[in-house]
Amino acid sequence: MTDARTAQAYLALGGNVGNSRAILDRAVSLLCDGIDVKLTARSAEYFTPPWGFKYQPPFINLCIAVATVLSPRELLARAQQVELKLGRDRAHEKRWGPRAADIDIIAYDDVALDEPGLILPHPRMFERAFVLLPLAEIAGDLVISGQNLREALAKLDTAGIQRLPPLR
Ligand code: A4P
Ligand code: MG
Repeated sequence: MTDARTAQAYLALGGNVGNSRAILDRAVSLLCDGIDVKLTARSAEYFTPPWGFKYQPPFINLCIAVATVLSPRELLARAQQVELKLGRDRAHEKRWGPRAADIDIIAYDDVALDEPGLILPHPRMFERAFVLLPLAEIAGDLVISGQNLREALAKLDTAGIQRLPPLR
């Protein structure tokens, strides 16, 4: 049961440096403390070919749904703290290049924002099968920016993406 102050948010996680499945599992635990941020759904993990900058190792990606009392800014700050804790080094990485843990807020209720450092819904989500495939698994009927996720996914190339069985 959610109260009036609780928002529903969707986050996409990815990584391709180190033991990505273990790192992303840790990221979910650190993000979702069960108090300010409660995990309500978690997709499987997906093995995905690199998007954007192609000359890098494949990624592991997943999406989660959370119920949160944090504001969008507070949720972003928490996500960035978790990225840092898990070894992300923004000073030495290139755009769309390799990283241990990348956490994007895909949507936060119906909030539409375009501010320095925070754009909601995430501006590139509809170009990315590595986001829409796991997201559709947990929220296929969701409509974001007027687009149904399943329909948006049907327009994307999902070649090379593999859904992974659970580790345990
Ligand atoms: N920012 C603005 N809006 C948001 C939001 N909704 N959620 C700002 C999170 N951050 C948001 O982020 C740059 C800035 O975006 C942050 O400082 C934050 O304030 P970044 O994580 O450094 O990302 P980036 O590389 O500049 O760009 P972008 O488009 O966010 O890319 P990604 O997703 O971070 O790119 N291929 C596969 N298969 N799987 C992947 O996960 N990831 C990337 C990394 C490239 N290729 C990939 C994958
Ligand atoms: Mg990011």
